[in-house]
Amino acid sequence: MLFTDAEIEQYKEQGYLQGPRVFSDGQIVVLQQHIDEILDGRVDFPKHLMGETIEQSGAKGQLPSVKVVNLFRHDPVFAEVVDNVGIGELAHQLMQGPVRLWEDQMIYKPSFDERTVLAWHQDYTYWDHVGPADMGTCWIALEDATVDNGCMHVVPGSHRWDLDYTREDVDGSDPDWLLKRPDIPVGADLAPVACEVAAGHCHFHHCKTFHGSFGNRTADARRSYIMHLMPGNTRRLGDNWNERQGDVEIVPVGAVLEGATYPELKTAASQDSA
Ligand SMILES: O=C(O)CCC(=O)C(=O)O
Repeated sequence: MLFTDAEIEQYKEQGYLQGPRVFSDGQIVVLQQHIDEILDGRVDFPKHLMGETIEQSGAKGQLPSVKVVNLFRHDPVFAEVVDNVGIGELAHQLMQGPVRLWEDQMIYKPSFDERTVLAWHQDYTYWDHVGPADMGTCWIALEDATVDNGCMHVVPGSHRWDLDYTREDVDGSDPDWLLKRPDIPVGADLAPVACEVAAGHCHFHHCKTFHGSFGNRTADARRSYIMHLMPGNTRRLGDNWNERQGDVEIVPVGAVLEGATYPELKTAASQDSA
């Protein structure tokens, strides 16, 4: 299923867009079980990519929000998702091709844990060593994502605001820090929109769209699988500051990020010509 012209226009104007189903029920079960295996240590996965929250937490089942990054680079089950043509087709409608994978992650919010708030942020704040800032994210629900279990929220149109801060300025102790920026345009509408989606369905957001998520007050875990995507003109602008991300130093400053570390998403046409 593809986006209509009106939907593509909405992405440009509002900086987010609800998408169709991209994972079958069978794929969802495989990924859910595999995430549990990674978190329980039943399959090998580099510990430094699993977030310090795991070490900090005590009993199993009581984990605060857990983020695991770079799954596709280290795990064969997630590496297969890169070849999902449904996601590739949608991404190529929203971004200049060839669209490549910059990073992926899984976020796990355990049941009945209202502390699992993900602060309001703009993804590009943490990606400014690559650019231009036209990157985007495909967010996929691995169970129905609802307001009650901590679905994503976005501030429509915020990707078009010209804010002047760096990641050093962010106050990590205040989840609403971004919403209080003095350089948000006067009179701007900050009302968040909840991105509720059924399991296996996706939504996209631009890398400068304000977004975040609240805690999980339901009896079941909330898992999301997230693909951070780059248009084909994305280049290395500087050095990597975050060792949990892909190795940008494999290309010279100014060069396009491409190659095996940054695989291209497939479309029906690229698959046919392969
Ligand atoms: O899954 C979430 O709750 C938040 C995800 C997020 O911040 C992102 O996709 O950039």
